[in-house]
Amino acid sequence: MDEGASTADGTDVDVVIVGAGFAGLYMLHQQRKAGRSAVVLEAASGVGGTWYWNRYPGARCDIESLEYSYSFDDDLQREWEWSERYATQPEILQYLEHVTDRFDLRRDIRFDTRVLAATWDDDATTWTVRTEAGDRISARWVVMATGCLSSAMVPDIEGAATFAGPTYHTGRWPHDGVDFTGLRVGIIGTGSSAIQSIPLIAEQAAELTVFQRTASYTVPAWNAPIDPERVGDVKARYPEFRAANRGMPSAFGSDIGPNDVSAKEVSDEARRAELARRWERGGLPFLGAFNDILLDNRSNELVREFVVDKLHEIVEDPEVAARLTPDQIIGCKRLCVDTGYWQTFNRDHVRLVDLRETPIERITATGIRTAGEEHEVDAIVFATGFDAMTGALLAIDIRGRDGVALRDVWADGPSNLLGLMVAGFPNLFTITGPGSPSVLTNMVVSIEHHVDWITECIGSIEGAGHRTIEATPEGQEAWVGWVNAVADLTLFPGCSSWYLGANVPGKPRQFMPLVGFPPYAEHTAKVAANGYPGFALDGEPVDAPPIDPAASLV
Ligand code: NA7
Repeated sequence: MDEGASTADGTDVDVVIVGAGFAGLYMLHQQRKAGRSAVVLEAASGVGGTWYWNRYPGARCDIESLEYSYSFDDDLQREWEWSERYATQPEILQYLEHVTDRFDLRRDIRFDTRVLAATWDDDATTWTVRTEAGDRISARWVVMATGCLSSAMVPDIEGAATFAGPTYHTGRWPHDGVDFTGLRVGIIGTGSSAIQSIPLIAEQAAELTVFQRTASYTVPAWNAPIDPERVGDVKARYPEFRAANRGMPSAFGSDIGPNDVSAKEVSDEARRAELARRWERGGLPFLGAFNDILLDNRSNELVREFVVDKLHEIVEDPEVAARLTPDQIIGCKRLCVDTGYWQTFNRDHVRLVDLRETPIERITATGIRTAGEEHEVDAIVFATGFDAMTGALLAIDIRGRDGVALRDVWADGPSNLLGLMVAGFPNLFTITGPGSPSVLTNMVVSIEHHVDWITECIGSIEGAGHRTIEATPEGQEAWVGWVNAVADLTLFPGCSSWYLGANVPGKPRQFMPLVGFPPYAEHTAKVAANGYPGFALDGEPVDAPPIDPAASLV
């Protein structure tokens, strides 16, 4: 950094944090509280991370706003007022800006600063982080708060560069918005981003053509202005409410709760009643209706039937309804939460093209050509998702001991210990990395958990006079085996989801997140309490018996 070395170590700062979303902001706050100097490097011109970039029409969180918010400061959670049950992107961004100012974080964030590389120096036991502008910042610790859905993926479709009109990606939306009034719009993709934006784009566009490769399951959000009674109720018991959510498998939805019974063990009537109750309540807790929806094929099928019946009630044209009917396991790809998605296909100017019947051949100057047909459009929206979980990490040239590149180490898929540290990369942490519950949970809960764990870890390593901590290869191997073993107990590996990396051509297929937040939180706490077995301190493996993660399941 320009100002010169400023720590006792001779480094510029104690901690470099990459990314100023929910994770980076809280990490900075916690480092300051722990008395460490830290700087956040952020490629964007403002805070927010995913909520800075995803400004497409209808962008909002699929977790309720009273839950999708920080819990670390009681005054903050009591004082902030959400206006809707599910917060919009602008409101979440406003919230994060408020947090930034309230905790005076801005002075330690460098915006418009893209990190290109991070290199470990084993002699000096420090990292040097290099930015696009050529700056180098040294630190003892590096924390990657780069987000799981931040590396936007635009498919390589022949002829895309020849298209004469504008193209947009939902995850890189123009800040001034886009006016589609009177235009013929084509949208490629039918995941969450598409399902949120399609009803709103259809309001403006003269014609909307939806190019669908895989039909998605969706449940209604029933979004509305937030109910003041519910706000009063939650705020009166916020700490207990947060604790109850941390005890849920996905760290949210405690007020409706999981239903600890198999979908196969109840009568048809009871099953439909429970599913109807959750459908009427709306949102992702729908999948908590039974305890084996993602464990047992028959149970999954029974739930699928209920949703498909709903789809056929909503969509008037039976042929369109048939094409919109998903055929994969429900919940295997992330369930979508919508406001009027299927209803939009009842509108005369909205058309569905099934790419499985008629694949895209190429993009032309005037539109999108599928097998045998030219669909003329004035603008194209790519709602084609992200290189999830590893994309943003591997976009940076991270080099650990002996100059080894993370890109090479992860060439066959990510491997690490606890989803937090990679063998051969001392003092480098990944927040909500692969191998942790991350994207299967309320991200804010997982982020707070990781930030607190990392902060305590750094404190205890430094407090004991050590300079480095890293995963041992053995500890890492055991952890990866555990993450895969848990995934194999579920139906998650059974579809081509972004959890598996299947949406990115050439990406190794490996189920990346760990299923189940509460046992993970318990296990990581035990690892810390037992002096970090599975890790090495100053290069020496910790001499303590390994802790079996299965012990935290019961
Ligand atoms: P998703 O959920 O990854 O959805 C991307 C969509 O784009 C999905 O329907 C894909 O079909 C489709 N897609 C991707 N590449 C292509 C190509 N080449 N041709 C046609 N269609 C394609 O991303 P979102 O942004 O909607 O949501 C990401 C997460 O954000 C979401 O899960 C929530 O957690 C919030 P596919 O299914 O791969 O056949």
